[in-house]
Amino acid sequence: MKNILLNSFLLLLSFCFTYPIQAHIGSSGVVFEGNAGKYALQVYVQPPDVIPGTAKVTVIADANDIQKVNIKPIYYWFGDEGSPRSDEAFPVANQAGRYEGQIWLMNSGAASVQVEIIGSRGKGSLIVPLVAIATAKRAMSPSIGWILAGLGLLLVGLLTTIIGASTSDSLQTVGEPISGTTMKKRIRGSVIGASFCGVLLFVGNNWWNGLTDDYQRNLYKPYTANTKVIEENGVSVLKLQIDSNSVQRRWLSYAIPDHGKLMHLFLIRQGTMDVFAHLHPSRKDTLNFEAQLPDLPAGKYLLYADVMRYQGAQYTIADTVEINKQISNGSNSSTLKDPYDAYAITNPLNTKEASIKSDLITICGTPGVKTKLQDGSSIVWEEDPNKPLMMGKVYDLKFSIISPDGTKAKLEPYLGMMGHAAIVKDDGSVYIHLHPTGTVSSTSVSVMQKRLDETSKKPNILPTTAFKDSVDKIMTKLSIMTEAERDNFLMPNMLHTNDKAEHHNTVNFPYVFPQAGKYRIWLQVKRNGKILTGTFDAKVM
Ligand SMILES: [Cu+2]
Repeated sequence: MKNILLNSFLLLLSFCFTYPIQAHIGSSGVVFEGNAGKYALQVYVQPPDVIPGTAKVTVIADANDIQKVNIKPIYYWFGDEGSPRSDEAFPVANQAGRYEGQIWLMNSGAASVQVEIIGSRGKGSLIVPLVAIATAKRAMSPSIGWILAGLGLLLVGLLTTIIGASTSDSLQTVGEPISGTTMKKRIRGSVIGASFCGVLLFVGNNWWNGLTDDYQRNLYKPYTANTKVIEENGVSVLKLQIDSNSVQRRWLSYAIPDHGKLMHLFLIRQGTMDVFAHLHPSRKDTLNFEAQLPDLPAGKYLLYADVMRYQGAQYTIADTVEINKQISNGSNSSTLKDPYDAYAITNPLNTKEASIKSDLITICGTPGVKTKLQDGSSIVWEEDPNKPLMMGKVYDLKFSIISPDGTKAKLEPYLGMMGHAAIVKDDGSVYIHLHPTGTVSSTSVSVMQKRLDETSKKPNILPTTAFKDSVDKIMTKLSIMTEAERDNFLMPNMLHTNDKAEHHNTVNFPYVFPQAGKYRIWLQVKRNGKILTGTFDAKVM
Protein backbone atom coordinates (compact mmCIF):
# COMPACT_ATOMS: atom_id res chain seq x y z
CA MET A 1 0.00 0.00 0.00
CA LYS A 2 2.82 2.38 0.95
CA ASN A 3 4.43 1.73 -2.44
CA ILE A 4 1.23 2.34 -4.37
CA LEU A 5 0.59 5.59 -2.52
CA LEU A 6 4.20 6.58 -2.97
CA ASN A 7 4.19 5.80 -6.67
CA SER A 8 1.11 7.93 -7.16
CA PHE A 9 2.89 10.82 -5.57
CA LEU A 10 5.96 10.20 -7.66
CA LEU A 11 3.76 10.91 -10.69
CA LEU A 12 4.55 14.48 -9.88
CA LEU A 13 8.22 13.90 -9.29
CA SER A 14 9.41 12.37 -12.53
CA PHE A 15 13.04 13.37 -12.30
CA CYS A 16 15.59 12.10 -14.73
CA PHE A 17 19.05 11.55 -13.23
CA THR A 18 21.67 11.36 -15.92
CA TYR A 19 25.17 12.43 -16.77
CA PRO A 20 27.29 12.53 -19.92
CA ILE A 21 29.62 9.74 -20.90
CA GLN A 22 32.13 9.03 -23.61
CA ALA A 23 33.92 5.85 -24.57
CA HIS A 24 35.29 5.13 -21.18
CA ILE A 25 34.65 3.52 -17.88
CA GLY A 26 34.95 5.62 -14.77
CA SER A 27 35.96 8.99 -16.32
CA SER A 28 32.89 11.18 -16.54
CA GLY A 29 34.63 14.44 -17.50
CA VAL A 30 35.16 15.37 -21.13
CA VAL A 31 38.48 16.94 -22.11
CA PHE A 32 38.99 18.32 -25.58
CA GLU A 33 41.81 20.16 -27.28
CA GLY A 34 41.33 21.91 -30.59
CA ASN A 35 41.33 25.13 -32.56
CA ALA A 36 38.54 27.70 -32.52
CA GLY A 37 39.45 29.88 -35.47
CA LYS A 38 42.88 31.28 -34.65
CA TYR A 39 42.76 30.31 -30.98
CA ALA A 40 44.07 27.04 -29.55
CA LEU A 41 41.72 25.94 -26.78
CA GLN A 42 41.49 23.27 -24.14
CA VAL A 43 37.94 22.63 -22.97
CA TYR A 44 36.99 20.61 -19.91
CA VAL A 45 33.32 19.75 -19.34
CA GLN A 46 32.27 18.48 -15.93
CA PRO A 47 28.90 16.81 -16.28
CA PRO A 48 26.05 17.45 -13.87
CA ASP A 49 24.91 14.55 -11.73
CA VAL A 50 21.28 15.14 -12.66
CA ILE A 51 19.57 16.01 -15.93
CA PRO A 52 18.08 18.53 -16.27
CA GLY A 53 21.23 19.87 -14.66
CA THR A 54 24.17 22.17 -15.27
CA ALA A 55 27.50 21.17 -16.74
CA LYS A 56 30.52 23.17 -15.67
CA VAL A 57 32.59 24.24 -18.66
CA THR A 58 36.21 25.38 -18.32
CA VAL A 59 37.87 26.96 -21.36
CA ILE A 60 41.63 27.46 -21.30
CA ALA A 61 42.89 29.66 -24.13
CA ASP A 62 46.44 30.11 -25.38
CA ALA A 63 46.37 33.90 -25.21
CA ASN A 64 45.12 36.94 -23.35
CA ASP A 65 43.69 38.90 -26.29
CA ILE A 66 40.24 37.43 -25.69
CA GLN A 67 37.21 39.66 -25.18
CA LYS A 68 34.41 37.20 -24.76
CA VAL A 69 33.78 33.45 -24.46
CA ASN A 70 30.28 32.09 -25.12
CA ILE A 71 29.11 28.55 -24.51
CA LYS A 72 25.94 26.72 -25.45
CA PRO A 73 24.59 23.16 -25.54
CA ILE A 74 23.62 21.70 -28.91
CA TYR A 75 21.86 18.35 -29.17
CA TYR A 76 22.33 16.14 -32.22
CA TRP A 77 18.61 15.61 -32.44
CA PHE A 78 17.62 19.31 -32.27
CA GLY A 79 20.60 20.79 -34.14
CA ASP A 80 21.76 24.38 -33.91
CA GLU A 81 18.30 25.69 -34.84
CA GLY A 82 16.69 23.98 -31.88
CA SER A 83 19.29 25.10 -29.34
CA PRO A 84 19.01 27.73 -26.60
CA ARG A 85 20.99 30.95 -26.85
CA SER A 86 24.57 31.09 -25.54
CA ASP A 87 25.66 31.77 -21.99
CA GLU A 88 28.83 33.64 -21.22
CA ALA A 89 31.88 32.01 -19.63
CA PHE A 90 33.68 34.46 -17.35
CA PRO A 91 37.41 34.94 -16.79
CA VAL A 92 38.85 33.33 -13.65
CA ALA A 93 40.73 35.82 -11.44
CA ASN A 94 44.53 35.56 -11.54
CA GLN A 95 44.48 32.80 -14.17
CA ALA A 96 45.10 34.38 -17.56
CA GLY A 97 43.24 32.73 -20.42
CA ARG A 98 41.01 30.63 -18.15
CA TYR A 99 37.22 31.02 -18.45
CA GLU A 100 34.46 29.23 -16.59
CA GLY A 101 30.74 28.98 -17.19
CA GLN A 102 27.74 26.71 -16.92
CA ILE A 103 25.27 25.30 -19.40
CA TRP A 104 22.01 23.49 -18.89
CA LEU A 105 21.68 19.94 -20.21
CA MET A 106 17.94 19.44 -20.43
CA ASN A 107 17.66 16.07 -22.24
CA SER A 108 19.43 12.78 -22.57
CA GLY A 109 21.11 11.91 -25.86
CA ALA A 110 24.04 12.81 -28.11
CA ALA A 111 24.91 16.41 -27.41
CA SER A 112 27.78 18.87 -27.56
CA VAL A 113 29.04 22.12 -26.15
CA GLN A 114 29.73 24.86 -28.65
CA VAL A 115 32.45 27.26 -27.53
CA GLU A 116 32.57 30.61 -29.32
CA ILE A 117 35.48 32.93 -28.75
CA ILE A 118 35.79 36.60 -29.69
CA GLY A 119 39.08 38.47 -29.49
CA SER A 120 41.60 40.53 -31.42
CA ARG A 121 42.21 37.63 -33.81
CA GLY A 122 38.54 37.60 -34.76
CA LYS A 123 35.83 35.12 -33.99
CA GLY A 124 36.25 31.36 -33.71
CA SER A 125 34.24 28.42 -32.48
CA LEU A 126 34.66 24.76 -31.74
CA ILE A 127 32.39 21.93 -30.82
CA VAL A 128 32.94 19.44 -27.97
CA PRO A 129 30.74 16.35 -28.38
CA LEU A 130 29.39 14.55 -25.35
CA VAL A 131 26.64 12.06 -24.62
CA ALA A 132 24.01 12.67 -21.97
CA ILE A 133 22.67 9.40 -20.68
CA ALA A 134 21.19 8.17 -17.40
CA THR A 135 23.77 6.45 -15.24
CA ALA A 136 22.22 6.33 -11.79
CA LYS A 137 18.92 5.74 -10.12
CA ARG A 138 18.33 7.71 -6.97
CA ALA A 139 16.54 6.10 -4.05
CA MET A 140 14.15 8.22 -1.99
CA SER A 141 14.93 8.41 1.73
CA PRO A 142 12.52 6.22 3.76
CA SER A 143 11.42 9.18 5.94
CA ILE A 144 10.31 11.24 2.90
CA GLY A 145 8.65 8.09 1.54
CA TRP A 146 6.59 7.67 4.75
CA ILE A 147 5.68 11.37 4.88
CA LEU A 148 4.48 11.28 1.24
CA ALA A 149 2.63 7.99 1.83
CA GLY A 150 0.95 9.53 4.92
CA LEU A 151 -0.07 12.61 2.94
CA GLY A 152 -1.37 10.33 0.19
CA LEU A 153 -3.48 8.41 2.70
CA LEU A 154 -4.85 11.69 4.07
CA LEU A 155 -5.81 12.81 0.55
CA VAL A 156 -7.54 9.48 -0.12
CA GLY A 157 -9.43 9.86 3.19
CA LEU A 158 -10.41 13.45 2.40
CA LEU A 159 -11.55 12.63 -1.14
CA THR A 160 -13.61 9.69 0.14
CA THR A 161 -15.22 11.89 2.84
CA ILE A 162 -15.88 14.72 0.39
CA ILE A 163 -17.58 12.43 -2.14
CA GLY A 164 -19.53 10.72 0.67
CA ALA A 165 -20.66 14.04 2.20
CA SER A 166 -21.49 15.67 -1.11
CA THR A 167 -24.00 12.91 -1.92
CA SER A 168 -25.57 12.86 1.59
CA ASP A 169 -25.05 15.58 4.25
CA SER A 170 -24.78 18.39 1.73
CA LEU A 171 -28.35 17.66 0.55
CA GLN A 172 -29.62 17.85 4.13
CA THR A 173 -31.59 20.90 5.37
CA VAL A 174 -29.84 22.79 8.18
CA GLY A 175 -30.99 21.74 11.66
CA GLU A 176 -32.72 18.56 10.49
CA PRO A 177 -31.62 15.29 12.22
CA ILE A 178 -29.62 12.81 10.08
CA SER A 179 -32.01 10.20 8.75
CA GLY A 180 -31.27 6.55 7.94
CA THR A 181 -31.54 7.35 4.19
CA THR A 182 -28.88 10.05 4.52
CA MET A 183 -26.63 7.57 6.36
CA LYS A 184 -27.11 5.05 3.55
CA LYS A 185 -26.37 7.73 0.96
CA ARG A 186 -23.23 8.71 2.89
CA ILE A 187 -21.98 5.10 2.97
CA ARG A 188 -22.78 4.66 -0.74
CA GLY A 189 -21.00 7.92 -1.58
CA SER A 190 -17.99 6.94 0.49
CA VAL A 191 -17.75 3.53 -1.24
CA ILE A 192 -17.92 5.26 -4.66
CA GLY A 193 -15.27 7.76 -3.49
CA ALA A 194 -12.98 4.99 -2.18
CA SER A 195 -13.39 3.00 -5.43
CA PHE A 196 -12.61 6.10 -7.46
CA CYS A 197 -9.43 6.65 -5.41
CA GLY A 198 -8.53 2.96 -5.80
CA VAL A 199 -8.81 3.17 -9.61
CA LEU A 200 -6.76 6.38 -9.61
CA LEU A 201 -4.03 4.75 -7.49
CA PHE A 202 -4.01 1.63 -9.65
CA VAL A 203 -3.65 3.59 -12.91
CA GLY A 204 -1.03 5.89 -11.34
CA ASN A 205 0.94 2.96 -9.99
CA ASN A 206 1.04 1.26 -13.39
CA TRP A 207 2.00 4.47 -15.12
CA TRP A 208 4.86 5.10 -12.70
CA ASN A 209 6.13 1.51 -12.87
CA GLY A 210 6.18 1.86 -16.66
CA LEU A 211 8.28 5.01 -16.32
CA THR A 212 10.79 3.42 -13.93
CA ASP A 213 11.08 0.34 -16.15
CA ASP A 214 11.84 2.61 -19.10
CA TYR A 215 14.33 4.53 -17.02
CA GLN A 216 16.01 1.31 -15.87
CA ARG A 217 16.23 0.05 -19.44
CA ASN A 218 17.84 3.25 -20.68
CA LEU A 219 20.26 3.56 -17.77
CA TYR A 220 23.85 3.66 -18.99
CA LYS A 221 25.89 0.56 -18.30
CA PRO A 222 28.88 -0.60 -20.32
CA TYR A 223 27.72 -3.13 -22.87
CA THR A 224 28.65 -6.65 -21.89
CA ALA A 225 29.93 -9.44 -24.10
CA ASN A 226 30.76 -13.08 -24.12
CA THR A 227 34.38 -13.49 -25.19
CA LYS A 228 36.38 -16.63 -25.74
CA VAL A 229 39.58 -17.74 -27.37
CA ILE A 230 39.36 -20.68 -29.73
CA GLU A 231 41.73 -22.52 -32.06
CA GLU A 232 40.81 -22.32 -35.72
CA ASN A 233 43.12 -24.10 -38.20
CA GLY A 234 45.97 -23.87 -35.71
CA VAL A 235 45.43 -20.15 -35.11
CA SER A 236 44.14 -18.69 -31.83
CA VAL A 237 41.21 -16.40 -32.48
CA LEU A 238 39.37 -14.10 -30.09
CA LYS A 239 35.61 -14.34 -30.55
CA LEU A 240 33.51 -11.63 -29.05
CA GLN A 241 29.76 -11.77 -28.99
CA ILE A 242 28.05 -8.66 -27.70
CA ASP A 243 25.42 -9.54 -25.14
CA SER A 244 22.17 -8.71 -26.92
CA ASN A 245 20.49 -8.09 -23.55
CA SER A 246 22.96 -5.31 -22.77
CA VAL A 247 22.37 -3.34 -25.94
CA GLN A 248 19.61 -2.52 -28.34
CA ARG A 249 20.63 -4.53 -31.39
CA ARG A 250 19.31 -1.75 -33.63
CA TRP A 251 21.96 0.59 -32.18
CA LEU A 252 24.78 -1.65 -33.34
CA SER A 253 23.34 -1.81 -36.85
CA TYR A 254 24.00 1.93 -36.97
CA ALA A 255 27.67 1.63 -36.04
CA ILE A 256 30.19 3.79 -37.89
CA PRO A 257 33.97 3.42 -38.09
CA ASP A 258 36.05 5.52 -35.73
CA HIS A 259 39.65 6.10 -36.84
CA GLY A 260 38.91 3.72 -39.70
CA LYS A 261 37.89 0.80 -37.47
CA LEU A 262 34.48 -0.39 -36.36
CA MET A 263 35.92 -1.67 -33.10
CA HIS A 264 39.01 -0.79 -31.08
CA LEU A 265 39.67 -3.53 -28.55
CA PHE A 266 42.17 -3.48 -25.69
CA LEU A 267 43.36 -6.46 -23.68
CA ILE A 268 45.27 -5.95 -20.44
CA ARG A 269 46.47 -8.83 -18.26
CA GLN A 270 44.52 -8.44 -15.04
CA GLY A 271 46.40 -7.72 -11.82
CA THR A 272 49.97 -7.50 -13.13
CA MET A 273 49.00 -5.28 -16.10
CA ASP A 274 52.22 -6.38 -17.82
CA VAL A 275 50.66 -7.44 -21.12
CA PHE A 276 48.77 -5.07 -23.39
CA ALA A 277 47.20 -5.53 -26.82
CA HIS A 278 45.33 -3.11 -29.08
CA LEU A 279 43.32 -5.06 -31.66
CA HIS A 280 40.74 -4.29 -34.34
CA PRO A 281 38.35 -7.22 -34.63
CA SER A 282 36.42 -7.60 -37.85
CA ARG A 283 32.65 -7.63 -37.83
CA LYS A 284 30.96 -10.92 -38.61
CA ASP A 285 27.46 -9.60 -37.99
CA THR A 286 25.77 -7.03 -35.76
CA LEU A 287 26.76 -8.81 -32.55
CA ASN A 288 29.79 -10.90 -33.49
CA PHE A 289 33.37 -9.73 -33.89
CA GLU A 290 36.62 -11.68 -34.16
CA ALA A 291 40.34 -11.05 -34.19
CA GLN A 292 43.44 -13.15 -34.59
CA LEU A 293 45.41 -12.89 -31.36
CA PRO A 294 49.05 -11.86 -31.11
CA ASP A 295 51.42 -14.05 -29.05
CA LEU A 296 50.01 -13.22 -25.65
CA PRO A 297 51.02 -15.15 -22.53
CA ALA A 298 48.38 -17.09 -20.60
CA GLY A 299 46.29 -15.31 -18.02
CA LYS A 300 43.06 -13.56 -17.30
CA TYR A 301 42.67 -10.38 -19.31
CA LEU A 302 40.54 -7.29 -18.90
CA LEU A 303 38.82 -6.45 -22.17
CA TYR A 304 37.56 -3.03 -23.25
CA ALA A 305 36.16 -2.50 -26.73
CA ASP A 306 34.91 0.80 -28.16
CA VAL A 307 32.22 1.13 -30.79
CA MET A 308 30.62 4.27 -32.22
CA ARG A 309 27.04 4.98 -33.21
CA TYR A 310 25.98 7.07 -36.20
CA GLN A 311 25.47 10.27 -34.15
CA GLY A 312 29.09 10.10 -33.06
CA ALA A 313 28.35 8.68 -29.61
CA GLN A 314 30.94 6.21 -28.37
CA TYR A 315 30.16 3.17 -26.26
CA THR A 316 32.41 0.80 -24.38
CA ILE A 317 31.96 -2.95 -24.09
CA ALA A 318 33.62 -4.44 -21.00
CA ASP A 319 34.46 -8.07 -20.36
CA THR A 320 37.22 -10.36 -19.16
CA VAL A 321 38.69 -13.24 -21.13
CA GLU A 322 40.77 -16.23 -20.10
CA ILE A 323 43.77 -17.24 -22.21
CA ASN A 324 44.67 -20.75 -21.10
CA LYS A 325 48.12 -21.15 -22.67
CA GLN A 326 50.78 -19.02 -24.33
CA ILE A 327 49.53 -18.10 -27.80
CA SER A 328 51.89 -18.86 -30.66
CA ASN A 329 50.37 -17.44 -33.81
CA GLY A 330 53.82 -16.13 -34.80
CA SER A 331 55.80 -13.51 -32.91
CA ASN A 332 56.38 -11.29 -35.93
CA SER A 333 53.74 -8.60 -35.76
CA SER A 334 53.43 -8.64 -39.56
CA THR A 335 51.71 -12.01 -39.27
CA LEU A 336 48.89 -10.40 -37.31
CA LYS A 337 45.69 -10.33 -39.28
CA ASP A 338 45.22 -6.57 -39.01
CA PRO A 339 48.37 -4.51 -39.67
CA TYR A 340 47.18 -1.90 -37.16
CA ASP A 341 47.07 -4.39 -34.29
CA ALA A 342 49.90 -4.14 -31.80
CA TYR A 343 50.88 -5.58 -28.45
CA ALA A 344 53.52 -4.94 -25.83
CA ILE A 345 54.92 -6.68 -22.77
CA THR A 346 56.41 -4.85 -19.83
CA ASN A 347 57.29 -5.33 -16.16
CA PRO A 348 54.41 -6.23 -13.83
CA LEU A 349 52.99 -3.50 -11.59
CA ASN A 350 55.12 -2.79 -8.51
CA THR A 351 58.22 -4.59 -9.85
CA LYS A 352 61.07 -3.32 -11.97
CA GLU A 353 61.77 -6.47 -13.96
CA ALA A 354 59.73 -8.35 -16.51
CA SER A 355 58.75 -11.91 -15.71
CA ILE A 356 58.58 -12.98 -19.36
CA LYS A 357 61.52 -13.27 -21.76
CA SER A 358 60.82 -11.58 -25.08
CA ASP A 359 62.61 -9.06 -27.26
CA LEU A 360 59.38 -7.07 -27.24
CA ILE A 361 59.82 -6.33 -23.53
CA THR A 362 60.17 -2.72 -22.51
CA ILE A 363 60.38 -1.40 -18.97
CA CYS A 364 57.68 0.92 -17.74
CA GLY A 365 58.56 4.59 -17.62
CA THR A 366 57.54 7.22 -15.09
CA PRO A 367 57.33 11.03 -15.41
CA GLY A 368 60.58 12.58 -16.54
CA VAL A 369 62.40 9.26 -17.07
CA LYS A 370 63.56 8.16 -20.53
CA THR A 371 62.57 4.64 -21.44
CA LYS A 372 63.26 2.38 -24.45
CA LEU A 373 60.79 1.51 -27.17
CA GLN A 374 60.66 -1.71 -29.23
CA ASP A 375 62.72 -0.32 -32.16
CA GLY A 376 65.56 1.10 -30.05
CA SER A 377 64.20 4.65 -29.98
CA SER A 378 63.17 6.08 -26.65
CA ILE A 379 60.33 7.99 -25.14
CA VAL A 380 60.07 10.51 -22.31
CA TRP A 381 56.97 11.59 -20.43
CA GLU A 382 57.57 15.33 -20.10
CA GLU A 383 56.11 15.71 -16.64
CA ASP A 384 57.96 17.02 -13.59
CA PRO A 385 58.72 13.88 -11.49
CA ASN A 386 58.77 15.98 -8.33
CA LYS A 387 55.26 17.31 -8.78
CA PRO A 388 52.60 14.76 -7.78
CA LEU A 389 49.80 14.18 -10.29
CA MET A 390 46.47 15.33 -8.86
CA MET A 391 43.02 13.89 -9.55
CA GLY A 392 40.43 16.28 -11.04
CA LYS A 393 43.08 18.52 -12.63
CA VAL A 394 43.39 19.03 -16.41
CA TYR A 395 46.73 17.66 -17.63
CA ASP A 396 48.23 17.81 -21.06
CA LEU A 397 50.14 14.52 -20.90
CA LYS A 398 53.09 15.16 -23.19
CA PHE A 399 55.44 12.52 -24.59
CA SER A 400 58.59 13.04 -26.71
CA ILE A 401 60.05 10.37 -28.92
CA ILE A 402 63.79 10.29 -29.65
CA SER A 403 65.40 8.25 -32.46
CA PRO A 404 68.17 5.75 -31.56
CA ASP A 405 70.75 8.31 -32.84
CA GLY A 406 69.49 10.91 -30.37
CA THR A 407 67.66 13.09 -32.90
CA LYS A 408 63.97 13.92 -32.74
CA ALA A 409 61.95 11.00 -34.09
CA LYS A 410 59.74 11.61 -37.10
CA LEU A 411 56.30 10.30 -36.24
CA GLU A 412 53.81 8.97 -38.77
CA PRO A 413 50.05 8.90 -38.39
CA TYR A 414 48.71 5.71 -36.85
CA LEU A 415 45.02 5.09 -37.62
CA GLY A 416 44.53 8.70 -38.58
CA MET A 417 46.08 10.10 -35.39
CA MET A 418 49.60 11.03 -34.35
CA GLY A 419 49.17 8.99 -31.20
CA HIS A 420 46.78 6.78 -29.27
CA ALA A 421 46.79 6.19 -25.54
CA ALA A 422 44.92 3.84 -23.27
CA ILE A 423 44.82 4.59 -19.55
CA VAL A 424 43.65 1.96 -17.09
CA LYS A 425 43.55 2.08 -13.29
CA ASP A 426 45.18 -0.90 -11.54
CA ASP A 427 41.82 -2.35 -10.46
CA GLY A 428 40.29 -1.92 -13.94
CA SER A 429 37.67 0.54 -12.66
CA VAL A 430 38.89 3.37 -14.92
CA TYR A 431 39.50 2.90 -18.64
CA ILE A 432 39.86 5.49 -21.34
CA HIS A 433 41.04 5.52 -24.96
CA LEU A 434 42.65 8.92 -25.51
CA HIS A 435 43.81 10.87 -28.53
CA PRO A 436 45.66 14.16 -28.96
CA THR A 437 42.21 15.77 -29.17
CA GLY A 438 41.42 14.45 -25.68
CA THR A 439 38.71 12.08 -24.52
CA VAL A 440 36.64 12.99 -27.57
CA SER A 441 37.11 11.18 -30.87
CA SER A 442 37.66 13.33 -33.94
CA THR A 443 34.96 11.24 -35.65
CA SER A 444 32.43 12.47 -33.05
CA VAL A 445 33.53 16.04 -33.80
CA SER A 446 33.04 15.69 -37.55
CA VAL A 447 29.67 13.94 -37.12
CA MET A 448 28.46 16.77 -34.86
CA GLN A 449 29.95 19.43 -37.15
CA LYS A 450 28.08 17.96 -40.13
CA ARG A 451 24.88 18.08 -38.10
CA LEU A 452 25.52 21.76 -37.24
CA ASP A 453 25.95 22.57 -40.90
CA GLU A 454 22.37 21.42 -41.41
CA THR A 455 19.95 24.21 -40.65
CA SER A 456 17.02 21.93 -39.88
CA LYS A 457 15.71 21.12 -36.42
CA LYS A 458 15.60 17.41 -37.25
CA PRO A 459 18.64 15.56 -38.68
CA ASN A 460 18.44 15.47 -42.50
CA ILE A 461 20.06 12.11 -42.89
CA LEU A 462 18.26 9.69 -40.67
CA PRO A 463 19.40 6.11 -40.72
CA THR A 464 17.30 3.90 -42.93
CA THR A 465 17.20 0.16 -43.15
CA ALA A 466 19.83 0.45 -45.86
CA PHE A 467 22.23 1.89 -43.31
CA LYS A 468 23.37 -1.54 -42.19
CA ASP A 469 24.85 -2.17 -45.63
CA SER A 470 26.50 1.22 -45.67
CA VAL A 471 28.69 0.12 -42.71
CA ASP A 472 30.14 -2.56 -44.96
CA LYS A 473 30.42 -0.09 -47.85
CA ILE A 474 32.44 2.36 -45.73
CA MET A 475 34.64 -0.46 -44.45
CA THR A 476 35.28 -1.68 -47.99
CA LYS A 477 36.06 1.85 -49.12
CA LEU A 478 38.56 2.26 -46.28
CA SER A 479 40.17 -1.10 -46.94
CA ILE A 480 40.95 -0.35 -50.60
CA MET A 481 42.49 3.08 -49.88
CA THR A 482 46.25 3.44 -49.65
CA GLU A 483 47.56 4.20 -46.19
CA ALA A 484 48.20 7.85 -47.09
CA GLU A 485 44.70 8.22 -48.54
CA ARG A 486 43.19 6.64 -45.47
CA ASP A 487 45.11 8.89 -43.06
CA ASN A 488 44.09 11.90 -45.09
CA PHE A 489 40.48 10.75 -45.01
CA LEU A 490 40.56 10.08 -41.27
CA MET A 491 42.52 13.13 -40.15
CA PRO A 492 40.78 16.26 -41.45
CA ASN A 493 40.49 17.65 -37.92
CA MET A 494 43.95 16.72 -36.82
CA LEU A 495 46.02 19.11 -38.88
CA HIS A 496 47.24 21.30 -36.04
CA THR A 497 48.28 18.30 -33.97
CA ASN A 498 49.85 16.83 -37.05
CA ASP A 499 51.93 19.99 -37.49
CA LYS A 500 52.89 19.90 -33.85
CA ALA A 501 53.95 16.28 -33.97
CA GLU A 502 55.91 16.59 -37.19
CA HIS A 503 57.84 19.57 -36.00
CA HIS A 504 58.29 18.63 -32.39
CA ASN A 505 58.31 14.79 -32.20
CA THR A 506 55.81 15.06 -29.37
CA VAL A 507 52.26 13.92 -28.75
CA ASN A 508 49.96 15.50 -26.18
CA PHE A 509 46.95 13.90 -24.56
CA PRO A 510 44.70 16.17 -22.52
CA TYR A 511 43.16 14.20 -19.66
CA VAL A 512 41.78 14.51 -16.13
CA PHE A 513 42.44 11.55 -13.80
CA PRO A 514 39.04 10.91 -12.19
CA GLN A 515 40.26 9.28 -8.97
CA ALA A 516 43.41 8.88 -6.89
CA GLY A 517 45.35 5.64 -7.35
CA LYS A 518 47.78 3.80 -9.60
CA TYR A 519 47.32 3.98 -13.35
CA ARG A 520 49.13 2.47 -16.30
CA ILE A 521 49.35 4.41 -19.55
CA TRP A 522 50.04 2.70 -22.88
CA LEU A 523 51.05 5.18 -25.50
CA GLN A 524 51.18 4.21 -29.16
CA VAL A 525 52.93 6.00 -31.99
CA LYS A 526 54.22 4.97 -35.39
CA ARG A 527 57.77 5.41 -36.64
CA ASN A 528 59.28 3.94 -39.84
CA GLY A 529 56.05 2.04 -40.43
CA LYS A 530 56.26 0.28 -37.07
CA ILE A 531 53.76 0.71 -34.25
CA LEU A 532 55.59 1.39 -30.98
CA THR A 533 54.06 1.07 -27.54
CA GLY A 534 55.49 2.93 -24.57
CA THR A 535 54.22 2.04 -21.09
CA PHE A 536 54.16 4.42 -18.14
CA ASP A 537 53.11 4.23 -14.52
CA ALA A 538 51.31 7.14 -12.94
CA LYS A 539 50.56 7.64 -9.27
CA VAL A 540 47.68 10.05 -8.82
CA MET A 541 46.96 11.76 -5.49
CU1 LIG B 1 42.36 1.16 -32.23
